[in-house]
Amino acid sequence: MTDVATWAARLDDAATGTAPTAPLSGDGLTDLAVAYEVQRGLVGLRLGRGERLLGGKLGLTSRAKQIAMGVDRPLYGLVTSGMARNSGSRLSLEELIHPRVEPEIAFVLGEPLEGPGVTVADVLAATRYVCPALDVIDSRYEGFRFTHLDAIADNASSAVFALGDDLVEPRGDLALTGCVLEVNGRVVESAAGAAVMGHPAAAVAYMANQLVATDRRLEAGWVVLSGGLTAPVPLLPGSTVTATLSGLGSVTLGAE
Ligand code: OOG
Ligand code: MG
Repeated sequence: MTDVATWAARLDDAATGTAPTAPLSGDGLTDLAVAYEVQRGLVGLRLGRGERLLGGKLGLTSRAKQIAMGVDRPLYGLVTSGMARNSGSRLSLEELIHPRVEPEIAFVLGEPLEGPGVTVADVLAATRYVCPALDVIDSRYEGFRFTHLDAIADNASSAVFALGDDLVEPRGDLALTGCVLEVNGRVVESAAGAAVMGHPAAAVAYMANQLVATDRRLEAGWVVLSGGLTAPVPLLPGSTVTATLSGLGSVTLGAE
């Protein structure tokens, strides 16, 4: 087995066995392209178990996230059908290692986006709907500690996500969209859309442009999560988490 396949299997085992592993950077992961190959291998294992590719996600696109994780560069990952939950679902924390949750703005594309040179205006023109999202991240690394390359290999810590029930055509300025995150009815974090790269569509453009390196594009029908607007909060048993975005509605997840 090559390192890529071995590393992908190691991260997959950590996820399915809910037992964290040591960062791959400590075992020789030093190359960006290899990190994304491990990510593709990891997602490939899910697709091999019958999951479908639903779209993409951005990570570390806001200063709040970068500061929280100690990594100052964005990255992207892929989301699959096994990660999707309906708003209002309750998650069993036994299936996760040390989950955290963060509020995001999700884009549902009506047309493909192929880089290079994709702009915010291109993203908005290709977007059919935007909606609030909750992204539950669950790093497969011990202590939720990793380098940029480790987090890429681990598919941007993807675990579970939920979209709000209202799908809204993009209008108004998403940079000014207000976001409030509540846990058990108490406000714990807040932000505006501009927290993500000045405009959340800039994150989607970033992913479209990055995919050129591996001859890929964002596909019509895909959902793309634009990245945590605030620092993530631990998802604890018995809690109910709600993200509300002005003009877009809200999304809720519970945890047992
Ligand atoms: C990696 C990035 C995850 C985001 O929105 O920043 C992410 C991490 O923080 O574990 O989904
Ligand atoms: Mg996220």
